Amino acid sequence: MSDLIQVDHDKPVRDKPHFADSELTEAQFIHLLGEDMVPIQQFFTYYQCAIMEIETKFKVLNAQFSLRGEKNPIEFIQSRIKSYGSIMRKVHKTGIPCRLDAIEDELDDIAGIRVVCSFREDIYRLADCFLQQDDITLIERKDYIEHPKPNGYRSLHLIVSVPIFLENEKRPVKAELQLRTLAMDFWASVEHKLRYKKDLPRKTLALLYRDLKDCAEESAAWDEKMQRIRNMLE
Ligand code: 0O2
Repeated sequence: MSDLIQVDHDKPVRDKPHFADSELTEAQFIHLLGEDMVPIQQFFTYYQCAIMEIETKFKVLNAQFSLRGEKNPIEFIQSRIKSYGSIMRKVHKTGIPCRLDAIEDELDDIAGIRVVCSFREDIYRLADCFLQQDDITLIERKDYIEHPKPNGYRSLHLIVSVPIFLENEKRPVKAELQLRTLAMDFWASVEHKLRYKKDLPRKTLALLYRDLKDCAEESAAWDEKMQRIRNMLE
């Protein structure tokens, strides 16, 4: 396997799920839900297991592509469990009941996996191979590469269900997958930072968003050119 793959979760299997930065503590989250700690920890551990299953599937695909003499299509994989604060914001925004079962039913992105490739065609190839696997159920596909968001955001989003195998149970767990190129990822991370710059004057923000939109178009043209170059080299 290529050492180019930087998998955030490559460390030994954790005994506790990993959370993206959260401004809400576990104790506060438990209090808000009126639950005990054990079901809450179990709840998040299921998502952590789903992340491990999906990461492994992509690592296997990456290794298999390299066996065929092709360069590994995946540059890196990043995963995260949605933070307590982010879950609560979504619960309030969408008006779903503040209960674990409702959160499990309604939120599709508690487990998030991002697969970053060099080339646009690899995104679709990997997505197709992944979705052909008989234990994966596609719930929703949003192609923001073919149909970018008005601000220029591009990525292929897949909401899937994957079974995790527990001691006495096979349990389906939902996850959100984002597949994108390095250029799309670079753009999204800069745009994401801008979302937290609410203190800038409105006029400056408007200019920055216009520049970002231009960058999105330019980087999409870059992706296309790089794909053409690679096709010529193959
Ligand atoms: P985070 O912190 O990354 O988890 P919903 O998921 O229901 O709230 P929607 O619009 O149906 O909303 O989902 P969509 O469009 O599939 O987007 C979900 C995730 O995609 C976002 O998660 C972002 O990670 C990413 N995303 C979508 N649009 C943009 C965008 O314009 N810019 C950037 N940088 N990322 C985007 P969260 O929950 O917003 O954040």
